[in-house]
Amino acid sequence: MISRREHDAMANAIRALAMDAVEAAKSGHPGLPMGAADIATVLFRDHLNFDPAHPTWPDRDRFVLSAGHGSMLIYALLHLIGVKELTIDQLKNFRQLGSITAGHPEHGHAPGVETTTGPLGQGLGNAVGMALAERILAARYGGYVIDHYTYVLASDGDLMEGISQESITLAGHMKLNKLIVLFDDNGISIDGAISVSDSTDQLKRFESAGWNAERIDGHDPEAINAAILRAKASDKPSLIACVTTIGYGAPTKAGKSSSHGSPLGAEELKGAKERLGWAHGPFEIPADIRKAWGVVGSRGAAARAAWQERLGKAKPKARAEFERVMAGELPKSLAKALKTFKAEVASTKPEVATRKASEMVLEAIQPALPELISGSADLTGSNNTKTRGMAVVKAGAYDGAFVHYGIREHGMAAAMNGIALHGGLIPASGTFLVFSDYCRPSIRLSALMGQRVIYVMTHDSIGVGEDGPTHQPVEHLAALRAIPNLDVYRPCDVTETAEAWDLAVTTRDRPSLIALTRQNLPQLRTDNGAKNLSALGAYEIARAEGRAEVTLFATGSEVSLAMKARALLLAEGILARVVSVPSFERFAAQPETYRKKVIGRTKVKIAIEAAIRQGWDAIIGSDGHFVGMEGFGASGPINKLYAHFGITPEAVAAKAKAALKR
Ligand SMILES: Cc1ncc(C[n+]2csc(CCOP(=O)(O)OP(=O)(O)O)c2C)c(N)n1
Repeated sequence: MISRREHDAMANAIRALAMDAVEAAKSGHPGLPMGAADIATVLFRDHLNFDPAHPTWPDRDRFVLSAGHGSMLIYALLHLIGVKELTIDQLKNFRQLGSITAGHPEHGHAPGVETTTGPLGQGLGNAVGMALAERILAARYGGYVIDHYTYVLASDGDLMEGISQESITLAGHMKLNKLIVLFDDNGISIDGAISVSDSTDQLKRFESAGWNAERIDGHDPEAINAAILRAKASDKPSLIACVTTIGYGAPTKAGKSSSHGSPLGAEELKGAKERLGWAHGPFEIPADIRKAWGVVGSRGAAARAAWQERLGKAKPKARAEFERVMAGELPKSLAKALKTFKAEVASTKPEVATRKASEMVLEAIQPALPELISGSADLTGSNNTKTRGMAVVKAGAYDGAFVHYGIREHGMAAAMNGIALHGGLIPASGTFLVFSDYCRPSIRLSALMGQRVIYVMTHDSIGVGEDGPTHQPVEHLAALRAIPNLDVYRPCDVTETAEAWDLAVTTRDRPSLIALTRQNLPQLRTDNGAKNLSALGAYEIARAEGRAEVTLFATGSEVSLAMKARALLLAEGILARVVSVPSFERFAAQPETYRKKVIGRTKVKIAIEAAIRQGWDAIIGSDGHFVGMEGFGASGPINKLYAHFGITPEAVAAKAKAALKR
C-alpha cells in the first residue's frame, strides 16, 4: 500500500503541471485538475488498465474526461504514465496552434484521448455508448477478449446538462454495470456556487435511474479506492460523488469559481506550490515521482500482454472476425449483397417510400454486416430501422443488433458516437428528420471526430402531412449540410437509397445522414446500379430529348416531381433535363469539369426541394429559380400541402415558361 506522502506527491505532480501549463498558455482551466487530482491518481494508479505504448488496444479500460475544460488533467496523466507523444514540450505548448494538447481534448490529437469533450454532457453520453458497445462485443466474442470498464470524470456542468438525464436513464435501464462515473462534486461552476442555479440531489437522481450512488471525500485516496472497488463489483452502473475543493491548494482561489477558468497568476501559483509542498520549478517533475508514475504505465503493459495471450488462444475464425470488426474493415460479402439487391430492384421496380427502401436495404445487407447496430428513438415502426434478423439488445442479453434508445434523441446520438469510438461496431439509428435538431450537438461531434456514425432520418419534408409544421422539417437539410465533414443524402428511389447506404457504410472517416420519405415514390433509376451514381453527388437522371433549354435539379421525393414537370414541358415543346442531387457534399467534392458538365449551361435552371432555398445557389446560381418552401409547413393531407405551397409539376413548368418568356 502506498503511503499518503507518496500519493500526495503523485497527485501534486498533476496539479503542478496543470498550473504551469495554464500559466504558460495564459489561458485554460486549472481548478478542475487541481481538485480532481486525487481521484485521477487513484483511478490511474490502482484501477485503469491502459498501456501507454498501445493506447488503442481494444480491451483497454476507457477513461472519458467529460468535463473537457479540465483538459490539463488528462494531458498530465498521459504524460506521466508515459504516452510518448505527450512530451513535456507538448505540455509547455498547451493550447497552442499545432500542438496535440488542444484547449479541450480532441480525439485524434493526443493518443489516449478517447473522445472529444468540451460541450458539457457529451462525454458522459459517449461513455454510455462505449459501455454498451463493450457489453455487446463481450456477449458476441466472449469475456476473454472484451471485458473492460468505462470510467468517466464528470463535473457539475455535465450533470446539469439535459443530455445527462437521457444518458443516465439509458445506462441504468441497460444495466451497464461496468460504467463508473466519478463526479467531481465541488459545488462550484462559473457563476459561483452551484446552489445559485441548482438544488438537485444527484445521488437520489442517479438511484432513481437504476444506479448505485454514494458520496465520498474526493481527497481521501483510501475512500476513493474503496468506492471504485465497490463500483466494480456492482451489478448496476455506479456514481461516485467525490467531494472536492476546486483549485485545491491555491491560497486564495481554492473553493472559488475564480480558479475555474483562468491562470492562477504568478503569486497565487507560487503560494499553491508552497502549500502543496511542491518545491520544483515550472514543468519540473522529480525523478522519484516520475518513476512512481512510470510504474503505473508498466502495469498497463502487463494487462495488455495477458489479453494478447488470451486472444491468441481463441479459435482462428473467431479471432479473425474479432480483429476484422475492431479494425473497422468490412466483410467481403457486403458488396455482393448490395449488388444482388440492386439488380433485383432493377427488375422488380418497387414503388415504396425511401424509408421502406432503407428497410429493404437493411434486410439485404444485415446478414453480411453483423457489426451494424441499428436502433431508433422510439420510432422503430416509422424509421423502418429494424429488420427481421435483428435481435433487441437488452439488459443482461446484449447479443443483439437493435437498440431501443427510447425517446432520447440527444442521448442516442451521443451514445452512437461512443459506440463508433469504442470500435468493433457501426452505429446506425433513427428518428424523424425534424428532430435532428435534438441530436445536432452530437452530430456535430461525430463530424468533428470523423466517426462512422449513420443517422437515419425519416419523414423528411412536408410530405409528413397531417402531423403539421412541428413535424415537418424545412430548414433541417440546409442546417445539416452546413456541418463540415457530414455527408447528407436524400435519395429519390430504392436504388439511390441502396447507394446512400453503401456510401455511408464504406466511408470510414465521417458520419452520414440519410434523409428518407414517409410517402411512396416511383422507382426512377432503370439501371442495375452497377455504378454508384450517388457517389457523384449529382448526375443527369433524365436527358432532354434534344438541346435542353431548362435544367431541373431536385432531391429525394422532388426528383419524381421534376420528371413530371419535364414531361409537361415536353408536351409544350420545351426540352428539359433532370439532375438528381442526392448529396451536396459528394457533388462539391467532384472535379470542376464534372460539376460544370452536370450543372450545364441551359438558359433556365430550377431547383426543386420541399425545404428552404439556402445552399442551392451554389448549384443554380443566385439568378436560378427555386420551387420549395419559404417558411414553416402546415397541417393537412400531403397532396393538399404540396399544392398549397406550390410545389407541383405544374408550378415548375409555369416557372420554366415564365423564365423563357413563353
Ligand atoms: C454545453 C456547454 N455549455 C457551456 C459550456 C461552458 N462551460 C465550461 S465549464 C462550465 C461550467 C463549469 O462548472 P463545472 O462543470 O462544475 O466545472 P468546474 O467549475 O468544477 O471546473 C461552463 C458553463 C460548455 N463547455 N458546454
